[in-house]
Amino acid sequence: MNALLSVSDKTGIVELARGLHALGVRLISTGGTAKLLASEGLPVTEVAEITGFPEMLDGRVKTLHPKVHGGLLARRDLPEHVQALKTHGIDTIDLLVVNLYPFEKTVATPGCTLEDAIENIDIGGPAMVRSAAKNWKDVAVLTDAAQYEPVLQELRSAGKLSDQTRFALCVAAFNRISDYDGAIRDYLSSLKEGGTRALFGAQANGRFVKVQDLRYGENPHQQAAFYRDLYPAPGSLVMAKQLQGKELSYNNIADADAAWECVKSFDAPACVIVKHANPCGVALGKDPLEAYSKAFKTDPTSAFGGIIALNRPLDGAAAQAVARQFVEVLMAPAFAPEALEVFKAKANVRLLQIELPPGGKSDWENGRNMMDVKRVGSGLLMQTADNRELTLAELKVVTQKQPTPEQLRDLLFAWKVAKYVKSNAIVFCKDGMTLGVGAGQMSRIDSARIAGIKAGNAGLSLAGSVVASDAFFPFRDGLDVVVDAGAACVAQPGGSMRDDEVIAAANERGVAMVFTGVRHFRH
Ligand code: 93A
Repeated sequence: MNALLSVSDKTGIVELARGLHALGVRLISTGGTAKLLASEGLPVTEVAEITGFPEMLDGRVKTLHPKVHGGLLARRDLPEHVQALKTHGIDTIDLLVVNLYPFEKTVATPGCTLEDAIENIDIGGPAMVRSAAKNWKDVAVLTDAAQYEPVLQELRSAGKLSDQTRFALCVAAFNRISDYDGAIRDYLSSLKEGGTRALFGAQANGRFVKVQDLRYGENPHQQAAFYRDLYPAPGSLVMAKQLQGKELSYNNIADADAAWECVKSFDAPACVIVKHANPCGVALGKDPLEAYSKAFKTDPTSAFGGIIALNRPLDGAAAQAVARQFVEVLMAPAFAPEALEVFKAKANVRLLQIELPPGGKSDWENGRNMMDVKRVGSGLLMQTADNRELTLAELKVVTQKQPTPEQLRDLLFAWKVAKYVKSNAIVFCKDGMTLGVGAGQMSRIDSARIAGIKAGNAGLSLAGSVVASDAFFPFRDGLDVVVDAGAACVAQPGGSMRDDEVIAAANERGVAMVFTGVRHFRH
């Protein structure tokens, strides 16, 4: 058996070569790889020796030769193919190990020039991978160091690789080539298009990698899978590590994303509980326990079976409190040993550990994968993510009554939460805690009413609360509903034809109102 090894990333290659050599496999290799193997005392034949050509043009032509591709592509079951090899003095190559010039890494390096990028476009490697993968029935192709050990083990135990293994390797190989070409296309397209269009261009052509198949989709009769961006943004959901619990479902993942995006937008210790894609309780606290306890109080009924996210490591005290409720998914940047101990007894609870973005918020707000995509008909709607943060200075008081400093603080909190609530969103808050959340209604006034009803159901008083509305009040009736419910201070974008009517109503009712100038529809 002949193996050709040609790798840029040499991780694990010596161990693999040693294993193959021990099995009696003949090793053939390109310049750098051959040098390394020889320096480790392994017998290796240089490709140049086989092709009768030296590596040329600064290595641009190393393996592009019939002696290589004939050995990879010849069908062993066709006598004419076997005869052709014989006529031309070509040996079969039965195992190919390639990883490509590091194009992706090169273009991700700051200051990379077009010339650097071009030099890192591998030609010979992908050509060999394609040849080997096409001929998967006779040739095994390894394109990832993670495949080395299992392949060696199978060779050791069975003496050869099964059809199933070779086919799986073939599929992985074409995936790799496709990702590689996609990265080249994305990079070159971005240079051609320039500016923001490049952002859309790169993402529209976006490369996705399957993370896992899911048992089913939003409903049991739908099939589903979970994919991640080829280059995920730091601190995003796909970076989560599941520490325990049942397999994540489609709805778990969707809700976990909403919870995580919301909780990581806060600097102070925060807890977000999500049900059906909407936060049903959000709170800040001095520690995870307090944040969770306050968030839970907003709507204990809806919190049942919820997705809970914290932006601080979960300690034992908070874990004990959370464990008292039925929770589907619990997410935090870290779990203290005492917290893990608490959930040992609840093996079904899915614990997800996700690190916060290392560079803080700016890291993810400007993250290159912060694109929203929505499928419509046979098309896609694309937009940059809604990562607009509001500062205190942007709030414009439009009423005679001025908000107090505490109210302003709560308004900013309510406003942040409203951004993550499906429209029409109405969010009542006080003391860094949601008191009533009205979500997903077709009329704003109904969302306002529902938020009030929910607060009442939870036994919470809205007297003296602040309220945020994700879009403007088109008429004064919505404002009247929130003031009737107890709101003393209102935040809304403004911009309605009837702003004057609504401002007059706020003055008449003696409440303070601020315009944010920003809208947060979320559908
Ligand atoms: O420059 S290439 O596109 N031309 C080739 O003929 C060729 N053959 C293998 N790049 C080529 N390779 C690549 O060289 C492999 O894909 C691998 O990444 C790298 C290994 O080179 P070395 O063994 O010299 O380190």
